[in-house]
Amino acid sequence: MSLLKLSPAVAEALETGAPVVALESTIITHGMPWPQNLEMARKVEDTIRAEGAVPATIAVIDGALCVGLEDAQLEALAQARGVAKLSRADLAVCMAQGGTGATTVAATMIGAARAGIATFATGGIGGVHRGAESSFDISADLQELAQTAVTVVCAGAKAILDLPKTLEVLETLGVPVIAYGQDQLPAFWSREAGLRAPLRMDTPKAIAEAQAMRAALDLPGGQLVTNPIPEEAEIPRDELAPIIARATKDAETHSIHGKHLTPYLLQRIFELTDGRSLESNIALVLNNARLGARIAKEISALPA
Ligand code: PSU
Ligand code: MN
Repeated sequence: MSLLKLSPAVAEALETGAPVVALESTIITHGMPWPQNLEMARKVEDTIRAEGAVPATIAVIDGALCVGLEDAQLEALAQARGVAKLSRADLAVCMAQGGTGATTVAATMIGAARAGIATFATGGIGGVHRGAESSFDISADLQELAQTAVTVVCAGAKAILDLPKTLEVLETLGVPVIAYGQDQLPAFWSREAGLRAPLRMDTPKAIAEAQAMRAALDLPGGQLVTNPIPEEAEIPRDELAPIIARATKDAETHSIHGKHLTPYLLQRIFELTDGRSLESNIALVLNNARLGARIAKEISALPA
């Protein structure tokens, strides 16, 4: 039984050693509203192609772990309602039952690694939620970074999380957290989190070489590259802080927990910013797609 269903474009790229960038699908189904989600998904793919790499959006469709979606599949996912959100824990169950679902960062990393794709671009990863000391809500994305050898490009952990705790957990798990082109850790909608990043790198080549060195050392796990949102699209931290506080309080009031929490907070912040958070989100994802493509090109140019 073949577990993976590669699109023709992705299959060809992998055969010839051309650069490929994996993309997640939860950001489409749970992270953004229709129809901006579809526009974003298409633009991200186009951005990667324009850089000379091949996009591979990953999702489970009718039980198959699809790596690379056709436009009609992207559109169907973007429009569908009530799609399952699949993380490491859900992936095999959904596939065994012939189901359909969108992959989170964790599940997308699994699909990418199985297909032989070393680079993955997204918006923000999951992390340690505020109040995790009592809720224990820590995203499976962090564990996945510790065990699956994929370089994930994001714009920082989402500012809805507890960023200092997220950094601590990543350090414990041995995940390199790299800020791209600055010393400060970026915080998704804002360029700075008010925290110094553990590592800094200034070129896609340095990031590719570090990933190759991990592999040479037989160290499991990937790297987290945090790429600051373009200046013109950022929402300053001070402006966002009260909005995040309000959204977090609303989630408590409505007893939103578990995998519903991240989508709820993103939607609430979208409402409270009159859509501005979504514009920023799209801008940062495109920016990450560009960097992801450049890293993928450097990885494919490394001596075998
Ligand atoms: N980045 C975004 N929007 C999102 C997500 C990331 O800009 O919706 C998704 C990713 O799929 C990530 C997930 O893996 O949120 C984290 O969910 P949780 O906190 O439940 O692990
Ligand atoms: Mn969670």
